[in-house]
Amino acid sequence: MKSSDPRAYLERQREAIDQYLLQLLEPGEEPTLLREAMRYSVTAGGKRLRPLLTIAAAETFGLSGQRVLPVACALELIHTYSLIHDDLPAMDDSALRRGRPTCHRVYGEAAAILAGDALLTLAFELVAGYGLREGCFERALQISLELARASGRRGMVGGQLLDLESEGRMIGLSELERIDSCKTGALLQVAVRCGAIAAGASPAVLKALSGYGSCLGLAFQITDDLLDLEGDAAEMGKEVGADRAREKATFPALLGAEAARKRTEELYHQALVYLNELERPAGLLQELARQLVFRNK
Ligand code: GRG
Repeated sequence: MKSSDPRAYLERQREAIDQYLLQLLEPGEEPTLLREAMRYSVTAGGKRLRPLLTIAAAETFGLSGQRVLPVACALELIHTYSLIHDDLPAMDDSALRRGRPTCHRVYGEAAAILAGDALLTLAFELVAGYGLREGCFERALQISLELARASGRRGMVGGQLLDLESEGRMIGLSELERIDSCKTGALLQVAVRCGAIAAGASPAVLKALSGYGSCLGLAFQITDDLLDLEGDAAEMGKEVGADRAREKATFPALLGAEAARKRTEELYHQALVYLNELERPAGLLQELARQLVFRNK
């Protein structure tokens, strides 16, 4: 049941997400190495921001967090796959993620690639299973469509390629915003939309939530850039300073750290303005906006 304390409620939902994911990755007929590589990354201590956004949006429109868990966890699986692939030698070549060796450093490159692939397909299996079980075929189809679009060629995957191509090249603010809105913004935005779609929200609500999600996506990325510049490696559990080393255009690099920080605050407030359009209590989405933007890891 939803409590009047959004933080406590979100904490309980975080535990429910962890539980659901653990059960999902219990031993079955898949190869052991594959399961272990998937489980290693899924249970590595992520903040679960995307599934929480799905749950918060669903709850705001009357659908319980418990019911929407499979859809919420699909978001986390896609996110985890993207991190595993992002860490590979052909991409960021990272040794550490969330304070632990990256998936390919532990299980080898081939198993890490395949674990990412299997997480991506499992996400769509979850959404289809949800639609069949709940008898909400149209909503589940809409969720699949939006998830595929946000994570695919014109969303996260496309954004990742643009990001790789931009390394060592001077790009302007508008190009940087475009890359980041695809690479990280699209999945955050669709996480919110999926929860609202599952709850049967109207097109006007989805439009307002898209505005909220897009502000959060950009603010999240700027915060990520600031953390890479000024954050504490121990707290974040990964190397910092990677952007500068790779000569990547980032918001602090283009605007200066102070102006970048100010921009995150403006985006946070703009996200809250979008929530006012919902004309209903949105404490969970407000709290998540705060957690996403003002985080230290
Ligand atoms: C490889 C297909 C493919 C896509 C990669 C998401 C992404 C695209 C790359 C990740 C690189 C990166 C560090 C981007 C910055 C934003 C981001 C996604 C940070 C990690 O998200 P958090 O903070 O992670 O939600 P946790 O660990 O809490 O789950």
